Amino acid sequence: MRVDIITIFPGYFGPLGMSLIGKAAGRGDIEFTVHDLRSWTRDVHHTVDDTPYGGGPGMVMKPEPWGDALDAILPPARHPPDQLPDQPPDQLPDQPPDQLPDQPPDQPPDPPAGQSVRLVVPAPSGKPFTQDMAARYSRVDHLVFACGRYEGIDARVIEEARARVPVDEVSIGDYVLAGGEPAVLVMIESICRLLPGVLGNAESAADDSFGAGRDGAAMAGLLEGPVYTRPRSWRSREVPPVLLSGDHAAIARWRRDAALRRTAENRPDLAARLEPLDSRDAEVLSEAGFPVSGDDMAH
Ligand code: 6GU
Repeated sequence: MRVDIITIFPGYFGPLGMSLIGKAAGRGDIEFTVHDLRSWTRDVHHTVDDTPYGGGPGMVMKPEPWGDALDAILPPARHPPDQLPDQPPDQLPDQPPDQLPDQPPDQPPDPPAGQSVRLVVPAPSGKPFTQDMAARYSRVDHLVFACGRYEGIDARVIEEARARVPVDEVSIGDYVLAGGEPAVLVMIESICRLLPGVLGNAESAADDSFGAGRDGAAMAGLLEGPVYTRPRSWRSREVPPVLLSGDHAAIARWRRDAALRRTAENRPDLAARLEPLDSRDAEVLSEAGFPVSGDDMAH
């Protein structure tokens, strides 16, 4: 996978050299390029922002440096407005190469046929970023992240980019950050750990909360419960005996109960969408003060 990041704070992305993602980059499985937006400014002050038309607080990022940056980094405009993998791409007939318009000499080369590219613009006003989105992004060949600061980027930049490549405005949660950089680090971490070979077997993504679940489909839709390791007794606190019992069915049931309790407590919105529930699930949820109707039960 190729990842380009455009930012006025390139130093923010130092952490990409660390941990499992840093190792994957070292192996060449992920190719990160961090670009300083100011290198596309043309004035002595390297200005990237200006006051908003119509008035109001804050500053807006100027369109010209962004336009030039995206011209340099995005493939030329001959991509269908496709969707993320998984969804049926909008088909456009292939143009024979001799009918393609001539590319200006400073354009990047065409990507190999069939290579998918996506522009991601972090913004608190964007669509919520989810595990499902992370999984779909992990199947894209080339991701470009455009980090805005101040009150955002002049809207014409995104409008023009949409005519060339699929563009997503994405938010990582219901709070406001000063800039998109930390959000992009978060998204990259969640996307890249899903790439083949990035996680070892020992830390498989199938175990995640929001993933398939430790026990595969059996834990779908539940948050992960508590985990324990040696020693058995620590500061007079014992590991739950069932986990030492060797009784795999009892352990699976105990884990499901714990996951149900945690989901009811921390994420009632997820607990309300659980299905199907067996009678033990219903018992655990109602003990956790969560109402369960007969309609939610498996038959
Ligand atoms: Cl993606 N950007 C900013 N600036 N704030 C955010 C966000 C993104 N997601 C949540 N808050």
